[in-house]
Amino acid sequence: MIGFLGLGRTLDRLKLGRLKDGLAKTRAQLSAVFTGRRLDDAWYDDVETALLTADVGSQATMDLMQAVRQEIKSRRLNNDSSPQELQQAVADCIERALQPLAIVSDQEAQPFTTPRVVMVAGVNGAGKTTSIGKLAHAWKSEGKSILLGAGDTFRAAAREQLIVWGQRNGVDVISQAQGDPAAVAFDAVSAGVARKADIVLVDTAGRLPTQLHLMEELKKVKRVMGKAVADAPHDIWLIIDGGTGQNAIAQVKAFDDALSLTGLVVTKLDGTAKGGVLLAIAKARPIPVHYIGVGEGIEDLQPFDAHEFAKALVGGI
Ligand SMILES: Nc1nc2c(ncn2[C@@H]2O[C@H](COP(=O)(O)OP(=O)(O)O)[C@@H](O)[C@H]2O)c(=O)[nH]1
Ligand SMILES: [Mg+2]
Repeated sequence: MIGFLGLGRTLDRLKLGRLKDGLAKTRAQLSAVFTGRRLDDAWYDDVETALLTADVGSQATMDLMQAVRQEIKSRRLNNDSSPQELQQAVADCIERALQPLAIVSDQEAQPFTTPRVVMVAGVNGAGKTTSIGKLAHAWKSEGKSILLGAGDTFRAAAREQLIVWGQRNGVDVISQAQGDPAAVAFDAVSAGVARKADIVLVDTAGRLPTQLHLMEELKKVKRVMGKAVADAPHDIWLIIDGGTGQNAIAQVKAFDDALSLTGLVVTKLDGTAKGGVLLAIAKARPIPVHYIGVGEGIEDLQPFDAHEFAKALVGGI
């Protein structure tokens, strides 16, 4: 019994700057809507357009617009209201809509028996291996012993990349030159037991989710881990590239249907991502976002915070 996975969830104000920078374009578009405007239909249309352009998606935008209308009414805002008051009303609606992603599940909040096995899935290039490197760093800094499993056996480069992250963190990586993914995963979890690791992070392959083949493979990987440790994997996290746009929804649904996800990590929010896709996910399949990626470096990982995220998207306080 050694504490819970959420321990690394302290907000780093410096790194929040990277999120703010990353979402600056979206924020500029949204906040432009608030200055010197009358609260008429054209104003609501512009808010709606700004949300749609920010990747929020039509369903979530419809819900949000309804919430914004209600909020404006209940705050009795009118043509004399300041741009800041309007901006704050919209920011609060967005924060509320993001809340389902900020929920920490009971399972995650409980002290856990070791080894805790975290399976990491996602399409190629989403940021799985990089996120594993960052997570290993965060958890190791808290004094946990970590073991990594190189389950992306389809590409030699993927294995090598994980080994490099292992060296960077001073943690061992279980890999096989020609192993099948399930065999590597089984080995990694078994090694976790033998070495008394606190957390085993298992990387997986990520070809497109539309290929049934990949999902069947991942299901097998999941099943086999349970043979090494009962209940493993305890966590199944999907890594999503925040710049993917609406396709992220299809990814979340496909992986969740196949694996029953327990959490998400949304990466690359420091770059060209518009950020609104989190609202679309909150509407379509509200799976908790445990962390966000804000860069390629080892410390560029932040816990998800609905308030800070809404602020980065819209501005306001
Ligand atoms: N800017 C930025 N780049 C990232 C982030 N996370 C991952 N990357 C980059 O995205 C690329 C793909 O990442 P990788 O971990 O190899 O993806 P994988 O195929 O899912 O394992 C690499 O070049 C990473 O450095 C992030 O949060 N921000
Ligand atoms: Mg990889």
